[in-house]
Amino acid sequence: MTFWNQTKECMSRDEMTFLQGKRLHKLVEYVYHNSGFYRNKLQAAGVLPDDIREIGDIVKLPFTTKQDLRDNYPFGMFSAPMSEMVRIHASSGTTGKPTIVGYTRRDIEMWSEMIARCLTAMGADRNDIFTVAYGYGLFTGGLGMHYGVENLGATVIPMSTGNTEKHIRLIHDCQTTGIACTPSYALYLAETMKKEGIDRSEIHLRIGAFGGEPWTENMRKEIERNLGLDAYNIYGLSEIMGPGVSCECEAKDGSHIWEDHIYPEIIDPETTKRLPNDGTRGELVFTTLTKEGMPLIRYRTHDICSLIDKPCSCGRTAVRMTRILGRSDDMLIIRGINVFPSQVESVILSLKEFEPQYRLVIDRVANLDTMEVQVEVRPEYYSDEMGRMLAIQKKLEEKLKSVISIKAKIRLMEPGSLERSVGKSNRVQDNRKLQ
Ligand code: DLL
Repeated sequence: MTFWNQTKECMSRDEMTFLQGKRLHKLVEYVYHNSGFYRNKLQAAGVLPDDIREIGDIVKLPFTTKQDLRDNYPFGMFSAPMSEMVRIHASSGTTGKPTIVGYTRRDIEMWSEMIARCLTAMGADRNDIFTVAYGYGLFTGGLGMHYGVENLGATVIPMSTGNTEKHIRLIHDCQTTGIACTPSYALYLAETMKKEGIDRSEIHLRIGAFGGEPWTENMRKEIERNLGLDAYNIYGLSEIMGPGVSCECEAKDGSHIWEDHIYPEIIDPETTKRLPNDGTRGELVFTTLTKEGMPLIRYRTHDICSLIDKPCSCGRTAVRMTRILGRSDDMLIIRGINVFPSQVESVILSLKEFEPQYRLVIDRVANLDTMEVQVEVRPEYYSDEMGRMLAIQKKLEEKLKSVISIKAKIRLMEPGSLERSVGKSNRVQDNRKLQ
């Protein structure tokens, strides 16, 4: 078994608990003195840095939510001065405003170390050649994985998204051994390869780091069979860092959370009461113990899973999380991109041609997620004239694309044709089967 840093990855529970307590105290002291947001929050909760002495004291601290990030847009959550920030990433928020995350140089180093730990846990080393097909840009997937692969000492080919044919050519011609992308894209790639007549015996892939969206054991089997590699789960979220918060090891039995840096808790999403790490299902909450740029305390991810604290056969002692079973909010993940129905709604409401009546139908066609927006046209704009309707359709399609970065299929509906809800509105129909 190879480790990136055996001392850190295999420390005893006592050592880990002690380290986490020390780091939590330091973190609370740091944000109390460097973040107006946290000073106010801690004062409102009646907690002072000296009240936090051990990791168990974390329950005294208030939660941080996506709403806090939104309210403090763009830089109000930063704890380090702008002169210390070397990178900014952003992800979609529920409204037009993205969620901004800032990193200091040390944060980036810590992040790429965590990804190097992940890749090593998957069995990768400096002899590997990885194509990274997560989006490069504001999304944390591309650049995050890129720096991690480089830190490992392996070779990175920065593919970004799209360019499937060129990607396949490079996998084939450069004899690449690793790939990092969303699991649905991996399936799409395999299918395209088959269409192009490339047999899996002609390629050298052996490791896949797949994440950014939920996937299943069945998808794992299909990817492994079609691409001839070992498929591993990698999980993360931009607010906390990006990919690499946790990953599977060779045991493929839950994802190790690097809890010397990121402390996990499971809570009941309704009562916010802390739940035990014994497989009880609940909402995942993270505290960044060592981040400088934008540390977060008890950040509610809305991801539903459970934590397993039993020892793993790989020897790593870090707690494991199960696959994400769902979300406690309405966020949808479409081709790895986070979409909130409220974003679509605000686009529809901003255009005079539409009624505020719509439905989103999500599907998976040929292993790629699709989204159809069914929306009612106002009577004064609805007509039999094809040209006029096409123009309206295009207008919505373009505006949506600019807001959610996804090309949705628009289906214009006659006024009054969509079913009205009597109780809780059900505007989303997600036909993707997770099993
Ligand atoms: O998706 C970061 C990432 C990139 C992780 C590449 C792994 C690989 P966000 O765009 O902020 O960040 O989306 C975070 O995506 O809260 C989960 O709901 C979901 N998610 C991410 N990875 C997984 C996974 C990136 N492996 C949100 N399994 C998270 C299930 C995942 N869901």
